Amino acid sequence: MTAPHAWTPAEGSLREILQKYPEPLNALASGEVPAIVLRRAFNPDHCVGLIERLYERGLVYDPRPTEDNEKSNRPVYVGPAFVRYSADPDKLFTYAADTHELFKSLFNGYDNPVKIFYEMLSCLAAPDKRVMTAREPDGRLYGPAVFRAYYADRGHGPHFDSVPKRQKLFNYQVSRFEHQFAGVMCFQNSENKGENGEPFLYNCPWTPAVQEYITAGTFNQYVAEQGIPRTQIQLEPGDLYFFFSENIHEVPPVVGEKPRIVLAAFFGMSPDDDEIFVWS
Ligand SMILES: O=C(O)CCC(=O)C(=O)O
Ligand SMILES: [Fe+2]
Repeated sequence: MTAPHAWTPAEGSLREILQKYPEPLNALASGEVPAIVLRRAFNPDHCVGLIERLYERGLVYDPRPTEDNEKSNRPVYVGPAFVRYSADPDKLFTYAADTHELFKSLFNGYDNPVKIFYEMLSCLAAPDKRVMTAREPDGRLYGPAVFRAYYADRGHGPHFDSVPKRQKLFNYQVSRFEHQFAGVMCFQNSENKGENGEPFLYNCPWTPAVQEYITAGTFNQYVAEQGIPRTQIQLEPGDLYFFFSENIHEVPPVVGEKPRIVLAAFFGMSPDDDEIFVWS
């Protein structure tokens, strides 16, 4: 067993981060750095106001009383989750169009967190690349980003996200990228932080061999035995982090009454592609 070496997220101003990692997305993809954390990228007071609005409009709610949700540990979503709708492109792109419409006015009176997400990503991307919502050649747009509310017991076990490597959906444009990443902006933390409700990132890209441990439920043992470095990303409302979603990561289930609420999106990048596609 080898002792894990430090694997520490990059934090600081954009300028400091770019000084240390001139190509931040490549540094994420290579495992050089686990995450880029931008503190207070969004105004925390606006997080509070927007969460109130999400509840007032019934977009976010406590899902626990309904039977259907009891069986799942999924968060409540505002916006499409590609993997949930990918079997039904009409549904996916209709929901995406509705979400674009919703987001046109949802943030009125506040800063637009989706716009800030894209702007921050543009600052981290190579100057010759354009960051945009993913689209099909016929113009259909994917979801721009998604709110996720994690009530008690909701989280994500160890997994990775890659449309080409996991879903293998090559009929979708978002499968064309060499590397897939995710960005998450914290809007609200659950009350019992620590091991719960905050993401762990592992310096461990997905492979079929790693999948065997995940499937067997022995991934954590494997990590300990191999001395694989991991890091937990602790966020406050308004903080935004980006990571390589092809590394195994997890969000231990939330404990307590207060849900964790985030705004998230995936994005794809290839060295030889001048577009970076963002989708939810
Ligand atoms: O909520 C998070 O911090 C990470 C969730 C996740 O698994 C993802 O966005 O890919
Ligand atoms: Fe994920």
